[in-house]
Amino acid sequence: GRGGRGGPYRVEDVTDCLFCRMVAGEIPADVVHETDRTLAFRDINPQAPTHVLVVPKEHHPTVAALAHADPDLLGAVVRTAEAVALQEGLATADGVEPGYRVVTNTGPAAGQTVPHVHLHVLGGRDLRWPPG
Ligand code: DGP
Repeated sequence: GRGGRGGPYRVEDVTDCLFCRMVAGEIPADVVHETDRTLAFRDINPQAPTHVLVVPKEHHPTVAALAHADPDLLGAVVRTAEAVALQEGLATADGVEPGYRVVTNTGPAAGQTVPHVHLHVLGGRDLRWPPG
């Protein structure tokens, strides 16, 4: 994993982390955008015409943990989500048409299955509210 020791997470979370392995290039990813600190790749089980996951390269378990540990990195993750939306035609530099959704599931009741924070960027169809 990329997290190293002493971070705001347990080392055992990192060694087995799917998204750390994708960041490390050990598992293939359909990458759509990359920065020095973030990676965006298509979800393996897309729920909309655009369904991209945005992760910090460093391991943090949840969005709240990331906000506490490194607010600048959280900002970088959100800016990468915006870049994906622009790239996918879901928004423009001066507008939010047609629009998109950013979701981050936290914990089992919300359906978080990978304990490495990820923003789902969803769009390309009308999205219902409330979500399931
Ligand atoms: P969540 O359930 O919110 O933790 O989202 C995890 C997402 O990760 C889920 O939408 C499916 C996706 N996913 C799981 N395994 C893989 C994989 O190996 N590759 C890719 N690209 N996505 C994956």
